[in-house]
Amino acid sequence: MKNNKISIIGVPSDYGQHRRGVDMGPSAIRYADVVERLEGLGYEVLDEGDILLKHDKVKKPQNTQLKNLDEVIEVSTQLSDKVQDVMAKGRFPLILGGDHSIAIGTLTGLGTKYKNLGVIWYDAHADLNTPETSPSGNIHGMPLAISCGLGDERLVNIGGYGPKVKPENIIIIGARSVDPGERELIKKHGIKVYSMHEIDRMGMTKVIEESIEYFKMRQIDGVHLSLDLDGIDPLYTPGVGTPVPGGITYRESHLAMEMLEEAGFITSAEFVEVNPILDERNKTAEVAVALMGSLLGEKLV
Ligand code: 6HN
Ligand code: MN
Ligand code: MN
Ligand code: MN
Repeated sequence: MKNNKISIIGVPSDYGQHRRGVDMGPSAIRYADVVERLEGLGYEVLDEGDILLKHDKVKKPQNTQLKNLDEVIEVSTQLSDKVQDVMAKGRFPLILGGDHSIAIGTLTGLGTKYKNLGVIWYDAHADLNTPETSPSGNIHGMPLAISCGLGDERLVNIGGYGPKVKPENIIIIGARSVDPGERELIKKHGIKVYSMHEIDRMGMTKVIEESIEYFKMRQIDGVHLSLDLDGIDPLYTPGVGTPVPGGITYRESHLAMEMLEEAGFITSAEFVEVNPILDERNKTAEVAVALMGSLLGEKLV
């Protein structure tokens, strides 16, 4: 990576889903020595601390198709501002989740700078639900749709503009649990997906080579990696709220990160859905930090 200054932004939000504990993700990742790991690679690392969430978890009437809507809007707005601050300082934003709804805020911030942003969505899920198609009403299943301008307009227009990304600039890697409505959106909007089927058949090497070529062809001006730890097989990352068996292996994931690093075009990254309460001895946070190492240039020898 060309930028040698990294800013870490913690987003202790669990509002996008119903399991408690994912709000402790940023702490678990810090406990797994993220700062030390990246400093060891020669980066100047600034831990910007956590986004402060003002809302208490008070029980109030819920919009069942958009759970915790107000809270998600507040977190997203704050995170977008923070991402913009970090970019204005010329630093690489590294965001620690929190559930995947935080990507709404990340992409809102990034979209103010990058007008043709490429997005790699490393995930067991497509996160392309709308309130109408969502089986759960959990907003962490919607951030990619929202960022493409699809869904509730209060979310679509966060930051005063939308859409934030073009559907044809998105590559989903690792999908194996896709809802019927999401499948339709993938077809309708030409979103590129390397599901587990393609990863099995082609191998991760070819998947990433093609992805790099695709982004070059699309003349993207930045690439954001949004890595949901449930993209990886739960054997390696058990500490996630919505595990799906049959996922990407530990080594395939490192290979993917190493190849993205070699391509030299990643301009921001987020690691989400680490839930230490569901984890085994902080294994999932440790995998997250190890993958950050590979993404940012760590070599085995
Ligand atoms: N995630 N597709 C399911 C839903 O409720 O919309 C699961 C979403 C999981 C989202 O892991 O970020
Ligand atoms: Mn909480
Ligand atoms: Mn996700
Ligand atoms: Mn997921």
